Amino acid sequence: MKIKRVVVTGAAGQIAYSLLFRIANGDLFGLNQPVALHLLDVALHEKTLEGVKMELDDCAFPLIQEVKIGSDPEEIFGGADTFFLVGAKPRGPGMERKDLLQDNAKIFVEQGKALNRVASKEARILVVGNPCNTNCLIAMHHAPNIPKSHFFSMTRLDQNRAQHQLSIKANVGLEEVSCVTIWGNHSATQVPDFVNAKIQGKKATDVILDRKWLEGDFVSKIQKRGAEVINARGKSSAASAANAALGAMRSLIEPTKAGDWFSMGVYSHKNPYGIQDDLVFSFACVSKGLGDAEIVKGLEIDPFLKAKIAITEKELLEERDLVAHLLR
Ligand code: NAX
Repeated sequence: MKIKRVVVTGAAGQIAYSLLFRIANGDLFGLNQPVALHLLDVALHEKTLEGVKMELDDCAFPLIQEVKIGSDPEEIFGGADTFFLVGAKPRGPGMERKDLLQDNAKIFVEQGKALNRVASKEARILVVGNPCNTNCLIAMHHAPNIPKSHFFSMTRLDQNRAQHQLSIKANVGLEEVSCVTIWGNHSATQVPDFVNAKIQGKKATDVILDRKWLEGDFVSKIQKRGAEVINARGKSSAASAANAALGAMRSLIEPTKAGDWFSMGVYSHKNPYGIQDDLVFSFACVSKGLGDAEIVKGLEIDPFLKAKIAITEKELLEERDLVAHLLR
């Protein structure tokens, strides 16, 4: 069987420390698919990366055929078909969101160009590193050889968080909550959608009658869950982010269950909801399992959702303005 070559950037970081071992264990492509891991981090973290490779070797995972490490994107990206772009700088003390955006934007210019030069047109690229929607927009802009529809930004962790909170509130099993959408940006303006979510196949709003909770605590809990985890753990979400990254990629390579959908940041061109073109915006999507994500049409946008979606769209437009010089 042909080896799948998977790139993980930020491979010396904490999300990768969970993600890599799960990919190696078969959690992405299953237990019969041999995998090669291509790991990228900055030269400064070369030693840590060597340590990660040693541990992967020491697990003696039967599926792993090769572990390549390095700090040159072109060298690491060559020959790969699946990309998890996780690496980005964290926000430092006193750093403004817009400084972070500028710093991380440069990473995605470089990696977009490297993808353009050495990656296959068939590559699928999931951007996790924040601000992931705008980083994804930058990377796709610099990789014109790869269709924009092959680039995705991750809102799966937010979707999973929302699914969990709805299941607790409704006192049902997680598998009974479906059709959970996160609209917009992976940030505090994201819009967790309870209007179109389903519980036991019924409208969530017919099962959870506490509209005040849905509009208030539910939405703000999901929007602020990342900060809540940092407060508790002293570090940002890692294992849950890795789990979400796997779930997101699997949603693209496995057909979506009938009647369900998943959330994904995709290129907004000609979307059915009137969101401005040329953004990476999270929508409800379905896949045929061929690496595709098609936006689900016809969802109800009530006045509450409409107002919230306008806020997250505005934030993404502002982010795009801040990096406009990199998108020319
Ligand atoms: P860490 O700081 O533990 O690791 C990041 C790694 O990226 C570091 O090893 C760093 O050296 C590396 N890196 C920096 N610049 C690089 C470059 N140019 N090329 C390759 N590697 C580079 O962060 P971690 O907790 O792993 O988080 C990684 C990213 O995921 C952050 O941007 C974080 O904000 C983002 N997240 C995104 C989430 C999402 O839902 N989309 C949720 C979790 C997480 O917050």
